[in-house]
Amino acid sequence: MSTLPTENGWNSFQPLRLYEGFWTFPHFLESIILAQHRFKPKPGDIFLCSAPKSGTTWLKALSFAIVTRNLYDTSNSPLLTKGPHHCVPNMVGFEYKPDVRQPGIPLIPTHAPYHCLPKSVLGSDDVKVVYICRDPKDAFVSMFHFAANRRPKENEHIAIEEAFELFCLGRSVFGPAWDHILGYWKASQERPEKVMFLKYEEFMNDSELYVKKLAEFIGYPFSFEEEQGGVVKKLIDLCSFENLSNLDVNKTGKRHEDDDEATNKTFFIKGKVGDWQNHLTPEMANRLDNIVEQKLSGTGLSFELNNGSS
Ligand code: PAP
Repeated sequence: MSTLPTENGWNSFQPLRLYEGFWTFPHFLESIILAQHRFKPKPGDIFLCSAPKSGTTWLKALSFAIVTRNLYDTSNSPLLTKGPHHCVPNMVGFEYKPDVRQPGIPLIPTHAPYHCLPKSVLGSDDVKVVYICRDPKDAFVSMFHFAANRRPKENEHIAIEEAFELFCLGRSVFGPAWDHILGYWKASQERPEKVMFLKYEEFMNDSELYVKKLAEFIGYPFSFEEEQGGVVKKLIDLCSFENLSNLDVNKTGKRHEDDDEATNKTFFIKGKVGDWQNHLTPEMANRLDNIVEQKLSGTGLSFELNNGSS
C-alpha cells in the first residue's frame, strides 16, 4: 500500500492513493484488494456497483425491496426502519467481515471499478453485476457537498473550483469518473447477460420500466399478477427519494451503529437530475462535458450533456 502513488485529495486529512489506474482512499483500497483475492462468490450473488454519488443508495433500496418482496410488504420492509446502506452494507470492511452478505440477501455493493472486482467474480458465470452511473456533473456536485458535510468541522472545505479542477484531472474518489463508467460500459457490451448498465437519469425518467428490467436481470422478475396488482409501483414508491428521505431513520439515523460521522441524512440531498446547474458555471459544465464526450467517443455510450437529462 505504501508504495502506491499518493496525492492530496479534496481535503488535507484523507490523501488519495492510485491503484490500477484509480484514485481512492486507503481504507477502501484495503477492502478492495483483499476482496480481489479472497472473495468467494455464491451462485446467485448480485454485485451492485456504482461510482460514488451516482445512485448507490437508490439502487440498494430498490434491489433490496425487489429481492425481499416475498418476505416483507411495503408496510413492514426493513427499509422503513434501517437506512438502505444498513440494509445492504458495502464491501468496505471486507478485512473484518469477509462474508458481507446479509443472510438470505445476495446483494453485494461496491464502488470498485470493474477491473478491480474480485477476480472470482470477473471469471464467474454465476454472478450478476449491475452498474448505475450518473451524469458526472451531478455526481461531482453531489460528491462535493457530501465531502463538505463529512469533513471535521475544524477543517475548512476545499473551494468548489479547486475540487472541480481535481475532478477534471481524474483525481476524485474512484476517479477518473469517465474511466469508471467506461469499464462497466465495455463489460456490459461484452457480457450483456452478466453485466447490466443503468443510468440514474433513465431510472428517474421511467422508473417502472427500469425497475422491471432490473428485477428480471437479477433473477427476481415480477409475475403478471404482481404487475397487475401494482407491486412494481409500490416498490418504486417505497424507495423514492421523497419517501426514504422523510423517514425518521434517514433523517436522524446513523449509517452504522458504531459510526458517529456518517448519518443517513447525508445520503439524501436533493435526488434531482441537473442540480449541477445551481453550482457549476457554464464554462465549468462545458469543460467537463468536453472531457466526458472525448473519453466516451466511439464507445456507443453518451450522456445528453448540458441539459441535465439523459
Ligand atoms: P454514495 O455513493 O455515497 O452511496 P449515492 O447514493 O450514490 O451515494 O448518491 C447520493 C445521491 O443520490 C444524492 O444526490 P444529490 O446529492 O444530487 O441529491 C442523493 O440525494 C441521491 N439519492 C439518494 N436516494 C435516492 C433515491 N431514493 N432516489 C433518487 N435519488 C436518491
